[in-house]
Amino acid sequence: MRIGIVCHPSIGGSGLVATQLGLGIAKQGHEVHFISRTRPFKLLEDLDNVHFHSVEAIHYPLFTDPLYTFALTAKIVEVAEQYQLDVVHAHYSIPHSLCAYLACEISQHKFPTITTIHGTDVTVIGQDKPLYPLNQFSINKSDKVTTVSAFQSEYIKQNFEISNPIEVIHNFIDLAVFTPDNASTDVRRTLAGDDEKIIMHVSNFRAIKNTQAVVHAFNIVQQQLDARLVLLGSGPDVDGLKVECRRLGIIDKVSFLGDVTHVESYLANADCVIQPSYKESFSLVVLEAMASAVPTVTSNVDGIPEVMQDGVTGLMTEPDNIEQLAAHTVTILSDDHLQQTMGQAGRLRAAQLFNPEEKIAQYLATYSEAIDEFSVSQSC
Ligand code: GMT
Repeated sequence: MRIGIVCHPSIGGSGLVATQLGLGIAKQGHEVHFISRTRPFKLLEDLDNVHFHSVEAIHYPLFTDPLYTFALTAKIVEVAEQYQLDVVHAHYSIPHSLCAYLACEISQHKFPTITTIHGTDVTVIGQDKPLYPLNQFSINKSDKVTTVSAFQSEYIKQNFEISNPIEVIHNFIDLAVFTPDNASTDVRRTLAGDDEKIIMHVSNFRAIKNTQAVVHAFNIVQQQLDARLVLLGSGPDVDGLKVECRRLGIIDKVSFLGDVTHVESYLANADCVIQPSYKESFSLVVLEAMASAVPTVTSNVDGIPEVMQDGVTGLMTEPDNIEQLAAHTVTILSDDHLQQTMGQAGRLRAAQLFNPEEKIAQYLATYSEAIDEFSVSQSC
């Protein structure tokens, strides 16, 4: 198959899943065309059958913005016609789903479109009043719709009028990349002293990630055991967190590492990962921690219970229950046997339920079905 993949290039779960999927498909011999503003941040391998097409912004004095959706639609048309794409897969519905639909309408070469809904494209910005009808329209125009958790599928059905079936294809993890073998004494020593536990949090530091709870829970934990908090990622809430850490007098125990390309080399050195999000369709970070054999303390919202198993791979509570988030973290960190058992259970669960071969096969089957059905109907 010749497959177009449209995704956001910046650090984040949807672009990461799109990239891992595209590379996995290419390794099976299919031709993959990534279409994005810049090269997706994890598209690090060069394979002969993987192509990247950058969307050039449209600059013209009349326009005050670069007309990204126009530019993207034009690029999908160009790539579809030039490479005779069999299917275009839009990751994150806004604006990709609508651009893929318009491209098919405009292109001389017709193709079916697949939309994968990742989370905030329907739960946050997708709920924005002016965008809502566009989002609903474009999802309905997709030949196939998939999403990353059963929670998310239910959410879409309850909040949008979607006539298509919504297929659940959970995200997946490469256990060779996210492995406890990445643990390194050298890296660990750059993060903490030998007697200190490492608590880690990874996110884009937005309101829904509830990072104030991370810091407040850590404040309680560090009064009971020697620990450091290591924060990976960047976003609008970082500056406020630094202020809060200073106010609490814990700034010297908190490291703000910013964005890192190889999160796997940090995660394996954590003793516990804490993710108390208010919203989370899936939580790739929780899966990455599990694969790295690191126990997680999480909120009990949305798709998270489909990923981690409370009491087995980690411990859960309500996002705003700071005392409980801290108590769970202390429970894990003060019992080496429990920490190890939960870590191993997480890796086993990741291997059993979130296996790349199976999920990639599911996507390929969805593409084949879309192509077959499309060739019968021959309409966008
Ligand atoms: O979490 C974010 O804000 C980023 C967002 C994205 O599009 O990159 O993540 C969403 O997609 C990920 C991959 O499918 C999921 O693991 C995240 O749970 C989901 N985020 C939310 O639903 C908030």
